[in-house]
Amino acid sequence: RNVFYRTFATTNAKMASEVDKAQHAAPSEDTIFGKILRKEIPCKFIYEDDKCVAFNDVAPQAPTHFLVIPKKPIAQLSLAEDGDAELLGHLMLVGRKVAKEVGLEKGYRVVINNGQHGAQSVYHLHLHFLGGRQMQWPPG
Ligand code: TR5
Repeated sequence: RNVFYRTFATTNAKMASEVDKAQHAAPSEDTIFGKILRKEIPCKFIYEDDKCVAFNDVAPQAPTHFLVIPKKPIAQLSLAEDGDAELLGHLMLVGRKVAKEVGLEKGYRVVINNGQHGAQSVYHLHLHFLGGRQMQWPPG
């Protein structure tokens, strides 16, 4: 029981701190993903083309958890423009291709956190692809 409680409490504390971080994240010109794209921070890309890159999330929430981000610095989905339609579609299709390559044949979840209530913490648009375990619904 103690072990269960400790695990539960730790998991809850971690969740609280992620949301806390997200609530205090301010939209800004530069982000950690901008630094990754400019190679100021080393990061192994699992996919790259002229419009986007994909890399594994540093704090995976599932056995497979990678992000697809545009090279264009769109801060968040709600700030995307009508002219970004093709790029937004491209990000999903790249994610589909990478998901297949890494063996997520049983399915996966695609998430875009947008703004404070969406618990967005990095203000450079990114699609989360999560898989390798059974997802639950509804999300928290
Ligand atoms: O909460 P949102 O939707 O904004 O997602 C941001 C995601 O970026 C989280 O899942 C973080 O774990 C992830 N993240 C944060 C950093 C980072 C990263 N993924 C890969 N590499 C990272 N580096 C080097 N540094 C981060 N701060």
